[in-house]
Amino acid sequence: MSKKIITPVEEFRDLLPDEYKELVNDGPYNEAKTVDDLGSFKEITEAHPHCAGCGVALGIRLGLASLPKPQDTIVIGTPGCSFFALSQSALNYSCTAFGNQNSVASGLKRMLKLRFPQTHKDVVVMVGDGGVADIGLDYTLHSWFRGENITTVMLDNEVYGNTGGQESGMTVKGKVLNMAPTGKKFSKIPVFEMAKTSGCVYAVKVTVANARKLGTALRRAVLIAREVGPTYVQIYTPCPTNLKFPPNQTIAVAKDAEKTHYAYEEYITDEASAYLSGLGEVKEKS
Ligand SMILES: Cc1ncc(C[n+]2csc(CCOP(=O)(O)OP(=O)(O)O)c2C)c(N)n1
Ligand code: SF4
Repeated sequence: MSKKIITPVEEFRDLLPDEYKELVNDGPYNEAKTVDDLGSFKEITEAHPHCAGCGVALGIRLGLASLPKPQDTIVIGTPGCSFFALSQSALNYSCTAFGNQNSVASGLKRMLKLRFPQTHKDVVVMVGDGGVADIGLDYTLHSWFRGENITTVMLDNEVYGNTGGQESGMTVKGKVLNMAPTGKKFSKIPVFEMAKTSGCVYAVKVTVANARKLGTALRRAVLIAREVGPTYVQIYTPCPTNLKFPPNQTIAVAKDAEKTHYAYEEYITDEASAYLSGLGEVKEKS
């Protein structure tokens, strides 16, 4: 967010909720912030409509607080619970038809490179696991094969949260959900592994319980995507409503997942690593 890009129309200024005015006037993005600064600014309005304890909202807050240059970033979304937080941030945001996010992001990035050849304009896809692993999987993979300079973030709550609890390709095998009453019949789709073999030059798997690592991963993914190639961050963002745990247990559930199927993993190519070093970003130990 930057005062330069968010300018409420004068005639409607009085109609804006106070909280939104605060987001615009005193927002976090006029200087570089990290997740260490959380609490000193708002990333999204407090009045966002997510359920209490929503892991997706938390993943988005941490992600938005870690963008290297928010005023020059556009976030691309798609239907799903993530939409509700992203549309209540003060970032440039565009929502696509379900699953089309990486195609729209590819076109926008190419256009922005032509229109602003001297400035990095970061294009970051931020969508749910259904958006990436199911309906948008072909578009996602092809954007990676083509080597598009975009970052893809999967907010993996392991369910279709927004439509009441259908299984997604990322749901764990055997999980019973509102609309998968006999349990899911196959394993999680290995999107992280696919990212590594499909052209991504940097990929991280992380949970919302690990805020610093999440923030570092997102920042690096966006920086690397500028010059080197596609990047991918897969964040475990558990959904208390559909995975049916108490909303005050989100971090505990994410920590537990780190011990089972969501251990931190980082993949980086030599080229991407050299690029980071050139920027003065030292690779962290896992
Ligand atoms: C083409 C199309 N098919 C289906 C839908 C209905 N729909 C909206 S959100 C959604 C599920 C989203 O699940 P996910 O991507 O996992 O995100 P979450 O809501 O869990 O964050 C579906 C099926 C739609 N909007 N468009
Ligand atoms: S249904 Fe789940 S993912 Fe959606 S807002 Fe509620 S807690 Fe978040």
